[in-house]
Amino acid sequence: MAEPSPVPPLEHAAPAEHPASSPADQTAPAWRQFGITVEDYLLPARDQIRMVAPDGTLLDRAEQGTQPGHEYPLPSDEELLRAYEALVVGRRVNDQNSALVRQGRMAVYPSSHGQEACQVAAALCLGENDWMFPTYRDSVAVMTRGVSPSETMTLFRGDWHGGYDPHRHKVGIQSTPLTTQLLHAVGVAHAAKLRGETQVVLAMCGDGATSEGDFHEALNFAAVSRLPVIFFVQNNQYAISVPLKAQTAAPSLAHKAVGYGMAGERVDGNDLVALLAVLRRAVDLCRRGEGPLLVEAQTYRMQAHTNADDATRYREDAEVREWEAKDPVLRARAYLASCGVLDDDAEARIAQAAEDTAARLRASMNEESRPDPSELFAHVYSQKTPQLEEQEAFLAEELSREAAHHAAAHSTAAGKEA
Ligand SMILES: Cc1ncc(C[n+]2csc(CCOP(=O)(O)OP(=O)(O)O)c2C)c(N)n1
Ligand SMILES: [Mg+2]
Repeated sequence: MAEPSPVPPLEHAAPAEHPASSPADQTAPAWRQFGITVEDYLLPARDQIRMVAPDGTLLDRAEQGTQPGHEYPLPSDEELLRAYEALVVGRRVNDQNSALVRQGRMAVYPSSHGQEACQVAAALCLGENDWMFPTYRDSVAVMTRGVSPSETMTLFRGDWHGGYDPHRHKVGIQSTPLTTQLLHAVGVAHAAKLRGETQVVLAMCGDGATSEGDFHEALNFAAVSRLPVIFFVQNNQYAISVPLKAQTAAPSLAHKAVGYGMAGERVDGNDLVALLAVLRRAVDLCRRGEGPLLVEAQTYRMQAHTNADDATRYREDAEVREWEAKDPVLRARAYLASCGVLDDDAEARIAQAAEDTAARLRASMNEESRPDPSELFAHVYSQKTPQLEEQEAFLAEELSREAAHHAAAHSTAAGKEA
């Protein structure tokens, strides 16, 4: 029998537009700035980055999880106070919406109760011309970016449109099909780069979404094309009833970045201070052309997936209680009060702002909306298909028959009264 021929060595041709060095050489500056050593080969720092402990005390630099020399600067007092206000308003809106759903004024609401620090930091790290691509759970981030609460909630009320103009606010429509928004984000970043613009794009997704094919395609394309995208993964430990351990065998979601040749970092997703610091640095690096990057925020979905879910069927109460002790709002409040940034007056003003926002939201959700049924057909295709035309005519006929029936009933009743 003939000897098997030796397997020829694989030949890797360098992509035409890149120098023939290894990907490691090309991205090394990003690792150094992002707290990742070359020795670790793009791996995230060994621990999650945390700057404030759950009880509100500021950690020593050596305890913050960074490699020596890669520490994150503390955000300014003004920035922290602004973020804290958005955090308190975000918590109030989350809880208001859950009540509105129970009252039948909203159809569905995926609450980010417990994840508000991630929401606020995602919006506040971006510049005016940057773009954000949120998921269905990121309403508080959308609001913090400047979309009015009632416009943000239009989608969840059950309207056919998203409620706000994505171009005006530079916020994509909140995406329900998992992970499709990452591809849109990468497309926008690609276009910006081709035009020579310096926009940064924040692409948001959950832990479950990292198992989708679109996640791979978005990260790979962004890394190969060196696009200014931050993939911001909120790991809230669950994808509906699927816990993280059944979702991935990776050591962390930030480790997924390595395979694409990009740097990743893990951050305590209930620590507002650390989130602002890490995301700000990520935005700066991307702006300087050292993206893409991945940031995994480790947090917890405190409530059910949506009002249609019963979380007690798949997780223990003790686990929820454990995370309650790490609450992002209480932690930020304790820290800011201890360092004198937040006093009683500021606290009272912020509590009032949150109540006012909730009251405006209640008022707008309690208004009866009267959508025109024919709008259902208006924006599906630029040219309607014959089937759509047929359905539209069918509905129009049905509605006019109904209107005639009501008018007749009304005039009979009026005749009897007279
Ligand atoms: C393409 C696609 N597949 C499945 C679903 C159904 N689905 C809705 S939410 C969800 C879980 C997502 O979990 P995760 O990404 O962790 O986000 P979270 O809800 O925890 O914020 C699934 C599977 C969907 N919306 N889209
Ligand atoms: Mg999740």
